[in-house]
This record gives sequence, structure tokens and C-alpha cells, in this order.
Amino acid sequence: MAKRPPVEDQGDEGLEVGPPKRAAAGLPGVAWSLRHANDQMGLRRAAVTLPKLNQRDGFDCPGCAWPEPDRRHLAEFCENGVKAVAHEATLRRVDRDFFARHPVSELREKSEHWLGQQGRLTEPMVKRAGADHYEPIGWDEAYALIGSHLRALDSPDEAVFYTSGRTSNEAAFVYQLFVRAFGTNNLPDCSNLCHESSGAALTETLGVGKGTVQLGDLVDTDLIFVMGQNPGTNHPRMLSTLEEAKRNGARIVTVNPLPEAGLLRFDNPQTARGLAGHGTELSDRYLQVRLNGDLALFQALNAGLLAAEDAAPGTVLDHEFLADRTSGFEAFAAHARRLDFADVDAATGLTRDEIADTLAEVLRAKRIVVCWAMGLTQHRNAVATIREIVNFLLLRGNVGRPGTGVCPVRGHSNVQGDRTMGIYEKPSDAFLDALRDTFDFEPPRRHGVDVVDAIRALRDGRAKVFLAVGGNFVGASPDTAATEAAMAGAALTVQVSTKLNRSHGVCGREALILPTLARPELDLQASGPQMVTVEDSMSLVHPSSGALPPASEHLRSEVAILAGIAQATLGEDGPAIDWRGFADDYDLVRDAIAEVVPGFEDFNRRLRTVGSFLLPNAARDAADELDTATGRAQFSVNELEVLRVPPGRLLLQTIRSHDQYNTTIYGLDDRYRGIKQGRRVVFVHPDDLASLGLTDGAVVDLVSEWTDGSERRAEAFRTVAFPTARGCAAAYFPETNVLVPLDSTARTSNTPTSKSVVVRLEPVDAAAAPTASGAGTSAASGAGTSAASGAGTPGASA
Ligand SMILES: Nc1nc2c(c(=O)[nH]1)N[C@H]1C(S)=C(S)[C@@H](COP(=O)(O)OP(=O)(O)OC[C@H]3O[C@@H](n4cnc5c(=O)[nH]c(N)nc54)[C@H](O)[C@@H]3O)O[C@H]1N2
Ligand SMILES: Nc1nc2c(c(=O)[nH]1)N[C@H]1C(S)=C(S)[C@@H](COP(=O)(O)OP(=O)(O)OC[C@H]3O[C@@H](n4cnc5c(=O)[nH]c(N)nc54)[C@H](O)[C@@H]3O)O[C@H]1N2
Ligand SMILES: [Mo]
Repeated sequence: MAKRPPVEDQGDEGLEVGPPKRAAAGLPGVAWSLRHANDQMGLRRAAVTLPKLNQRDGFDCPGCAWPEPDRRHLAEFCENGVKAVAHEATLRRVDRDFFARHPVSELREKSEHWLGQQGRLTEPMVKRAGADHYEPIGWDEAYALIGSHLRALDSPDEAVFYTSGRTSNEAAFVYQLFVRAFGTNNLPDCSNLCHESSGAALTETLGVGKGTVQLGDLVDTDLIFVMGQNPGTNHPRMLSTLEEAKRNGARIVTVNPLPEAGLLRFDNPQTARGLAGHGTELSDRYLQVRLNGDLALFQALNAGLLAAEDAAPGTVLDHEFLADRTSGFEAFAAHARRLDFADVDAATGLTRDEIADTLAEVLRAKRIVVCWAMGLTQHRNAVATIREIVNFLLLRGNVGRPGTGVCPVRGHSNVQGDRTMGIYEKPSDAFLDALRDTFDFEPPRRHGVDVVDAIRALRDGRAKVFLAVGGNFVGASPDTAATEAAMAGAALTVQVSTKLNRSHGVCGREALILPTLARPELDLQASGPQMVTVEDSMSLVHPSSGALPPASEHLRSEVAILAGIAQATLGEDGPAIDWRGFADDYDLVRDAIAEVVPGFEDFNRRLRTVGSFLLPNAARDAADELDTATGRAQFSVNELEVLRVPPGRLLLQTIRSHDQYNTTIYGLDDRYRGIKQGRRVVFVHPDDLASLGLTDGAVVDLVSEWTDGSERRAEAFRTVAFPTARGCAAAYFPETNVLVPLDSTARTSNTPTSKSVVVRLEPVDAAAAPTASGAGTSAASGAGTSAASGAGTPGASA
């Protein structure tokens, strides 16, 4: 079960720990981004590339899905957007000589940081069965190899087709069309690991699995909740929006176990005041909730709203809205009135005063927006939490009105668009009917596998071929040991990628690497240069056109690669679809999208005249009829189960550092949290450290304990005393993915519970500590049990 850290991560010899920062961005942010740009692509290339970022005639930032404001700055990007671009536009290359020098067995031992630093992939490579090296292969031969594997399967359901959220709308549409023409709905995507819980909760309650706010709603509102997200690192441009909202008089309540620098204060690098470090204090109220305590918090607020209404009837709830636009209020209210506040205390760790003061904020606000990200979605009760947020908003009519709504803040820059294009293992009948009518074939109706079920299918031999368009399935998925074993059992794995990652080293018996263009690069096809489109977090569709010369002359676009695979696989037997035509001219793809996907009517013309356009959303637009079971916004009843952590254990969340993009590790610092040159750290409250008999700086193994009695271990982490909520801990993924049990997922959405893993901290004998030879022996020290039993009860239970 033990997972030894890769050689270059062991020891973290340069690791330095300082105090966390109290503000985000400002001058250091600018300096850092320029250093990355210079390291990776040189200043000249940076000077022609960066001004195109997020401009109307340029390319969409591959960093995050936060929308661009109407009034754009010349530099409409952030420190982390620059890092994302610099690492794609890098001048470093991984060529055939690289693969001759580094066998697969060696790549498997490398860290994600090392792999990502090697540069851009340059030509198609194959690893033959039994070989330990990738060797060059021609494109046509690669397509033929995939086709022969797929055609040899007993059933199309024996193949799995993964997508990460950088894929353009055009590529995503062609991809899902090919997969369904082939005969399966096995289309898991990174959403399954990410905002699936939001999609599930919002579809059920509001009829559409997306947010209902526009930027304008956020900058002109009374109260914003920022729940479970770290925008200073992961959505830096959101901070400018929050700053504007504050200027317009909004109040901000942040709910987060960690004191995140960006949410304390923002020094906007786009303004002179911000550059000088006189930024805006962002959060008016900072609730350091315990991990997984948000459902209890919102149930307490909802109970408080009902009590306030009882005390002053007719003044608190929006009765007209409730009567005309919602369903299920009575059952919800009856349940809410029975809330046990002792459970709220235990689950949230907040004082009753903190909750009462927050309720007072809510009662003062005529318009409320709730924003959230992974801090809410990656828990067992994630879907219930988000449904409860909808209850909260419905009570006072805070949906479908200017300045109100739900704002799930999306991750990957086109993860929302990919879903709109049909990358979904559970497609609706309406979508499949439209495919059938447009392309004249009968798409499969049986639902496919999501990420967790794909791992199980590969593990059990029910799936044999795995193809990924982007992402790092092995690195990003939970339960690393289980995922790696599942992958190694596949007959063929195919990665359409821009850069190396763990999924290239941990591969099937035969494996292909198909290198593709990145966003900033010119996409030239038979009909000329192509643009693609993406959909941001707020349902705005807009074009993206790269201009840089491709990293290698051998690269192909995702659309071209998918069309090639489709042709080689389906040949004469498949539906009559002009794959070649799609690859030659993406306008034809968009014409097909216009026929199949609602909201894309007249797609090409609108793109060329108005540029970007907003997709319909009945809940946002206050339509008379929502796509829910009752046609109205749906109240729900959510049972509160308090996550009881056994004595001597902590609840661990697995998060991003400031220097990473998911599994792409740009650097080893986490500036805002005071960490330099190392990633194997675990943040723990000083009082919890004390009660566990540990000190700041101790080296421990993280051992996760799952209900079936199994244990998973991540070795050699340095403890960092940190002002997180009591009973909670935090460490970076992907290093800690090994700890997340495959079967520990959110109800309904099946998203891994990456933000609530029960762990114990086992001290490692200093002499055996994190050197290559010592790492494997730590488990034998046996010190962990005594530390665990000697501790008090730092867990989330009271
Ligand atoms: N630079 C950069 N940008 C990115 C990414 C990246 O890796 N790097 N990733 C992109 C992607 S795919 C995504 S999904 C987003 C992720 O964006 P985030 O969701 O901001 O990412 P995380 O690092 O997972 O941070 C989770 C946050 O939620 C808090 N939290 C954890 N558990 C709880 C809880 O139970 N309750 C509450 N209230 N808070 C909790 C944590 O303390 C932390 O602040 O960012 C996107 N943008
Ligand atoms: N423990 C834990 N695990 C998590 C999370 C967590 O918070 N905790 N977060 C989860 C979340 S929110 C997400 S979204 C997933 C992310 O899961 P993924 O999306 O699968 O992973 P990434 O690390 O974003 O993928 C990076 C790779 O994408 C490829 N790539 C980059 N750009 C392009 C492109 O334009 N085209 C193509 N074809 N390839 C490209 C590069 O080869 C790069 O190495 O991870 C999840 N895993
Ligand atoms: Mo994500």
C-alpha cells in the first residue's frame, strides 16, 4: 500500500516554512509571472503572446473558466494565467531522443514536476507490448492501431473515452459524436472529479446544472458568500470582480477552514493602489468552518430565517416567489424546524454568535449570490450541501433576479462547454434524439461509466481500451494504487496530450502518445486558420484563436486527431459522417452543433458578427417553466449527518498550491501559505499538533483509514503549524491522491471525497526520514499508534 515519493521529491531538502501571507497579488505577483514567462519562453516570445491573452481577437486563457469583463484591460490576465500560458508556450521539447534516453520504467519513477518541466511533446510515439521504450510512429499507423483495438472488442462498452476540460467545443462535439457512433456512452470527464456535485444538485433543484449569475450580478449585489474556494490562487481574476463588488457596497462572507490570503486582502496589480500594496480588504466576515460543515451551516441559517419569519410574519420570506415559482416548501420547512443545534456546533465548529451575526447579514441583504468551488463539491454530502444552498436562496427569492443567484466557479477553462457539447456519461434522451435526427444513426441509450466506475471497469477487466483527450487520468484520479493497477491492465491506452505526465508512464500493455496543439498556437487546416470556441463559468460562449507557430511541425489539432481516429475505426461501416470535412473546416462542426445543441442556433454567423453570446438558462432568466420534476424551483430535504472523526484522527483536505495547475506542477512554492521549495507538507492547527504529541516540523506518514478497515499511506510529510480550523488538516494533491479510497465518493454525483479523508499522523523516525532508502521503512517504526492513542479528540465530533 505504501507509495514512495519520487526520488526528486524525497527529502524536500530546500523546504522552508514561513508565516502565511495576509494579502494576494500586487507586485510580487507580477514579478513571479514574468519570471515564469522568461524561464519557459523567453521575454521576446512572451511579449508577442501575452497581449493576445483573453482579448477579442486572441486566445482564451487555458488557466481557469472565470469570464472576461466587457471592459477589458490591455493585460486581462493574472499571475497564474501567465504561468499556464508560459508552460504551454515553452521552448523546451520532448522529442524522440528523449524517449530513447528515458525508458517507461524510468518515467514512472519521476514526479509530475519533473515530467512537466521537460517541455512540449513533438511527435506521435508508441510503446509496443513488452517494450520499455516509446518509439516514433506515423499518424496513420497510430490511428490504424487504435481502430484495430477498438474493432476487436466484444462490445463498445469495453472502451473508455476520458476528457479533461481544456478541449474546445468543436473537438468535444466531434469526440462525443465519434464515441456514440462507435456505440458507447463511456465518456467520463474531469467534471466527475470536480463540479459533478454542483451539476447534480442544480439540475435537480433548478433544472440546469450550471450557475445562474453573470458578472453584473456579482458586482451589483448586497451580499456574496465565497464558499470553499481559494480564488487568490485558482481564480485570481475573480478577485477583481469581488473588489468591484465591494466598491459598489457589497459585503462578503467567506466560509473556509483555511485563512486564504486572497480572501483576506487583494492588492490588484491592475491598479496603482494595488501595486503599492494598499489593496482592498475583501472579507467582511470570515467563518473558519470545519471541513464538511457547510451543510450544517446553511441548515442553521435556513432555520434562522424561518424563525425570523415566525417572529415577524410576512417580513422575511418572499411569499410571492415561494407561491409562484417553487415547490416543496412545506416539507423543507417542517424538516428545517427540527434542526438539532448541537449537531450544528459539532459539524461547523463555529460559535452560535458567528452564525447569528451571519444571519443578521443575510437579513439585511436584499440580493445574495453564493459562490463555491471544490471545498463544497468533494465531500460525501456535497450534493446535499448544494441543494441546501438552493433552499437558502429560494427562501428570499434570490434566484432569477438581478444581483442574485448560484455561482459554482468552474475549474478548467472549457469544462462547462465540454458538458454542453455532450461529453457526459449520462446524456439526456433529448440530446441523443437530436444526434439521431441530425446524423441518421441510433446512438446508444445505456448510460456509461464516470471516472470512478471507469477505474473499476478497467480494474475488473470489463474495459480494455482507454483513450484520453487531455488531462492526466492517472495523476488526477483517487486511490493512486488502484488507478495505476487498473491502467496497467489495459490492452491499449492512448493519451492526446500537450505535455508529459504520469499517465504516459503508467500505461497499458500497448500505449500511444498523440501530441496536440495548445491554445496559443495557430491551428491551420485545409480551409485556412481555424478558430475554436469555449464556454466560460457564466455560460458565455466565445471564440479563441491561437497565433504562435506550433511547438512542432508534427502536431495535429484535437479535431483532426479525433476525426482521424473516427475514420480509421468506423471506416465504411459507421454512420455516414464527413469526418474529413470536419477536420478541414470547423465551421462544419459548428453547423452540426447548431443543429444538435439548444442555444447554438446560427452559431457561425453569431460568432462572426457579435463575437460572444450567452446560452439560455431558464432559472437565471426567470422563465415560467423550469426543467425540473415539477416545472418549478425545487426545495429539498437534506439529512444532516455529522462526520464523526475517531479520536486521534484528523480530517484531511487535499488542495492545490499556488504553483500548480491540477497535476501540472509549475514550481515548488506556495507563496501565500508561506511554503518554499517543497510540497510534502501537512498543515495542522497548533493545538491539534500538541494534542497529538507532535511538533511543528515533525516528519509524519499520513495514513488514511477507510470504513472497510483498509489503510492507505502517503509517506514523509513535514508538519506545519497553521491556523486552520480545529480537527482539520490540509496537504497537496496529487501527492495525497493515494489516500482517497476509490469507494469513498459523494452520494448521487460519485465524486471522490478529496476534501474529507480521515487520517492519522504517524511520526517517522528522524533517522529513517525522507531519504530514498528510509522512506519505505517508516511504517515499521510503530510510533504512530502511541501518538494516536495519546491524543485528545481533535476530530469533527463533539
Ligand atoms: N492556478 C490554478 N488555477 C486553477 C487550478 C489550479 O490547479 N491552479 N485548478 C482549476 C480547477 S480544475 C478547479 S476545479 C479550480 C479549483 O479551485 P478551488 O476549489 O479554489 O481549489 P482547491 O485548492 O481545491 O481549494 C479548495 C478550497 O476550499 C476550501 N475548503 C476545503 N474543504 C472545505 C469545506 O468543507 N468547506 C469549506 N467552506 N471550504 C472548504 C479549502 O480550504 C480551499 O480554500 O481551480 C481552477 N483554477
Ligand atoms: N485529491 C484531489 N484530487 C483531485 C482534485 C482535488 O482537489 N484533490 N481535483 C480534481 C479536479 S477539480 C480536476 S478538474 C481533476 C483534473 O484532472 P485532469 O484534467 O485530468 O488533469 P490536469 O492535471 O488538469 O491535466 C493536465 C494535462 O493535460 C494536458 N493538456 C493541457 N492542455 C491541453 C490541451 O489543450 N489539449 C490536450 N489534449 N491536452 C492538454 C497536458 O498533457 C497536462 O499534463 O483533478 C481532480 N483530482
Ligand atoms: Mo476541476
